[in-house]
Amino acid sequence: MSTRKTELPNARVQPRFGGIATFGRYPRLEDVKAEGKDVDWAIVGAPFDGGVTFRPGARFGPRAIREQSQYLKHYSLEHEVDVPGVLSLADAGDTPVKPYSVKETLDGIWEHLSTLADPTSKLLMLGGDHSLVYAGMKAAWIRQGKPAGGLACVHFDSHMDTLDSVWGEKWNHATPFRRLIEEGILDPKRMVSIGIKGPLNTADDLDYAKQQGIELVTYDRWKEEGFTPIQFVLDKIGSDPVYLSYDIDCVDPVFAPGTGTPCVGGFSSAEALGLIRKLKGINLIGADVVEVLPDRDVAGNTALLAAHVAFEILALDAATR
Ligand SMILES: [Mn+2]
Repeated sequence: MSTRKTELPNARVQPRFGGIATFGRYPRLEDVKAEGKDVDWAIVGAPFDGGVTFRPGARFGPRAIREQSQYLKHYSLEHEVDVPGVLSLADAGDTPVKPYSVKETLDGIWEHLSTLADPTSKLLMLGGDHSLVYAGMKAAWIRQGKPAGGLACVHFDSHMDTLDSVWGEKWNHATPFRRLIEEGILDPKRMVSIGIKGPLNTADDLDYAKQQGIELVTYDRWKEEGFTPIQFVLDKIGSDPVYLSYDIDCVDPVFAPGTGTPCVGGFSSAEALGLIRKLKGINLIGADVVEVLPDRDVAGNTALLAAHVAFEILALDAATR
């Protein structure tokens, strides 16, 4: 009898290029629950891109990430942990969406996610565009018992996503963190935004984030100061619950071209993965990986990177067990 938390198909029996393409070849949530097992993390797709300000197509992100995740191995060399060996992982399929309505989609998703899997399960959402973080973080906050003061957040992105509205619309991928702050779900004083870079539409874009106390670690600041300003926020957070939101456009489009609002300059793939690994020790309670746009993804490399980002996020939890 195996003591592994997640049973994976033997790649020498069922090759990685065959079978149903669940994330990481992890079992389906229905099958795990049918066996009466608990789930530590459910991976769930959110195929929605109705909130984009530029190029659409991220609705196909979850499928592309699942496809590229077939080649994910399971032992983390850096953390020295077999991730699906110590975590019970399951693919929970996709959320419901209402493709013509951003707000109805987001409300449907947070309701769906707030009761998905076991009450103690944590959720990793694959987007879709970044408007989805509103639903993902709201569901995580509800699942945590709506902690007063809101959740702490580690945010990787080229953009701050704290505008008030775009074209008169409050619900889109440039505004989600503002909505979360307004609803008391996100505590901006325990939020760090990593990888921000210009050019911006106006200098005003910075004002709200700065006024709210979000720590902005631009790409250039990270180059100069390294992990120190990030650690400053992690020290403030301590052992409080943290939500991690990962917009793949923080990575240089040389490495991650398949995204809807590409921003030149930024992290290499290796820098991006290394930064996530340095977060080991945070009390991670939910996460998302968003903005993969397969139709602009030259060789599937953006989706492949997103699959590895997701794995490194899971590894953070595995490494602390
Ligand atoms: Mn974003």
